[in-house]
Parts: sequence; structure tokens; C-alpha cells
Amino acid sequence: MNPHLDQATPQPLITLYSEGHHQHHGQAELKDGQLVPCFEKPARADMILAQLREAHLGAIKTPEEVYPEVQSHWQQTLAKVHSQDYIDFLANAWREWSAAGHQHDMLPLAWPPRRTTSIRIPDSLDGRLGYYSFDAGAPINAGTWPAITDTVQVAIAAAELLHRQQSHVFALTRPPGHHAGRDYMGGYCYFNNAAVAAQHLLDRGAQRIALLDVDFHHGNGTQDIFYARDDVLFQSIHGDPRACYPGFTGYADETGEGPGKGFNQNYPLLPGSDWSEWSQALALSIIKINHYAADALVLSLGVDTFEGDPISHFKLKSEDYIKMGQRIAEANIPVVVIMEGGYAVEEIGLNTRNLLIGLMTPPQES
Ligand code: Q9C
Ligand code: ZN
Repeated sequence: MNPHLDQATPQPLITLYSEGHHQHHGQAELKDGQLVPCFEKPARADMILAQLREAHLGAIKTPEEVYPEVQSHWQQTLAKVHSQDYIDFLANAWREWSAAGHQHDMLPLAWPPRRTTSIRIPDSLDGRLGYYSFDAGAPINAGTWPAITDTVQVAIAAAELLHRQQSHVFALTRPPGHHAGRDYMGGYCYFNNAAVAAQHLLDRGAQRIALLDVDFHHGNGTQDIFYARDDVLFQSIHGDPRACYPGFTGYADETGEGPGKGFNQNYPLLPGSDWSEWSQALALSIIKINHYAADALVLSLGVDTFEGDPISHFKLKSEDYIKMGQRIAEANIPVVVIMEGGYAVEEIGLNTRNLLIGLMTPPQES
């Protein structure tokens, strides 16, 4: 028996968190043709935090506590995964909107269809709002910019901590990020927190980063950002795009392009899939990660694979997240966990806590 694995008690896990996310709370989203209250809301992160505290998983720290320089560095890192014009749009959007006398959330109304003669960036705010989004699922209000810039710093500080201590870290990011592409928002996402964390690790000297996305929805934004790159192996396990949101990407034959050919891998699963199907895709993805010999793993963690999720269609149970964490720990590389989706608010804390407990206590070797 390996004496290092003869350890049933979990090691402390440091969580990065910032209060700023509370400022972002959208009013409404479209579901089945109706405007309904946003599923993506501040209580999600509050519930996770409460469970982490109850489980005594480890210290909860702010980005500045672990990485004071983050305040002067985050914009540089952000500009490596998002275009500057998109960042500037988000920085100014609410000011322009409120100056025009509007008080409700910003939501886009028009997008360029196929065969648009030439797509240029409109001058009008409504035009730019459509240009920089792929759906109407990412409302902007007064608190959006403070929240998304806060949470990008949470992701960077978590990556910095992983770089320093070479052990797992949890970034309690909100709003989520994996639907945000290089120059577009959508699906509750604005800045791609996981992509920013991966970029920071590369900037700190990592050669190869594995980015595994286990959210129910395809990580279309992350795929977009890294599609032509070979320094990030992107893999996503998600609802089949023939049936599930966002629905235009996530097919198994999307494998990367140019230097990135072979470094993108999708595992679409049918709605209704449970742990037995889901864990087979996970096993395949872990083999890929091992083969790639990644220096670190960025885990885009959505717990909307849960059977009780109100907008998703997998059938994972709360106990399954412990096994998920254990299997991921078997990749035997440091993991920075970035929070993505999960909308069963009553269970989001337990499911996240279970994943983290599994990650910290892999099964004993015998
Ligand atoms: N009837 C994340 O989990 N609405 N985003 C889908 C399907 C958008 C999910 C509606 C779901 C976005 C990060
Ligand atoms: Zn999701």
C-alpha cells in the first residue's frame, strides 16, 4: 500500500470567493416562450458557500488575500482570451444604456443571420448588443461589470494559488463563463473564467493545460477560445446538441483546427443519461488528459447534470458527485475547479461539496 494514499481524512481545500457577484442579478430570461425569473442568481453562490462552511472544507479567501497583484494584472490576462473591443463594450454598456434613459436590464434583440453580406460592428448600442451576444440569455445591469470583473479575479487568484502550491483549489465564480467566447456573451456568461484561469497557468510557465467541462451544457465559448490552440486540451461532456442548448456546437466531430487539430474533444450524451453513461465519457476524457501529460487541470464544474436541475436533462444523483471528484483526482494532477452552472438551488451546495470532497479524498489503493 502506498503510504501517501493511506489517508482517509480530506486535506484542506482553499476556496477563492468575492462578494462582488451579488451585484449581478438579472430580472428575467426566456423559457419556452415566457419571461421567467432568472435561474442564474446570487443565491446559487450563497448556497455553495454555506455548504463549504458547514463541511469545514478549508479556508475561504479573497483574491487580494492570496494574490495582491491581481488587481493590476487581471486585465492583461483577460485581453488574451477576449478581444479588447468586446471587453470595452462590456465596460461601457450599462453607462450608455442608462444614459439613454433605460432602467431595465439590457437584452439583445437582433443578430446577423447566415449570408449577412458583411458583418460590421454597428454604432448603435442595440446593434452592438446583438453583435456581441449569441442569445438573449445574458442580461446586463448596473452590477454586471463589477461582478464579472470580480469573478475573473477570483479565477486568476485560484490559478495563481494552484501554481504556487500545486494542489487543488476551488474558485467559486459567479456568474458562470463557459458560454462566453472570444467576443461574445450568452447563456448567463460574460467573461470565460475557466479560459482566463487556463491562460494564467500558461503565463506562469505551464506547457499544457487540460480543460475539462462537465457542465450539462456544451462549453461552446471555451471551445471557441481554444479551438486553434494546442496548449489547451479542451474536452466537454454535455447534452447532445441535437436536443440540448446551445444546440449549434458540441458534436463529436468538432476536434479543433490548424495547430489545435486533435486538441478539442466533445462527448455528447442523450438527454436522460445517468451516472453509468456519464461516467464512461468521463473515463475516456481522463485517458486523454493522461495521454496529453497536462501540467494542470482546469475543471469547468456545472452541477446542472443533477437529476433535479430545472433546465437540464441528465440524471446524476448527489452521491454521484463524490465519485466524479474521485475519478478526476485519479488523473493525478493539480485541479483548479471553476464554478459554472447548476440551478437546483436547494441542492447546488451539497452537490458541489460532494464533488470537492471526492476530489480531496480519492479512493484508497489496496
Ligand atoms: N430550454 C450555464 O449553465 N437557457 N448556462 C436554456 C433551454 C440557457 C445555461 C433553455 C441555459 C444557459 C452556464
Ligand atoms: Zn450549464
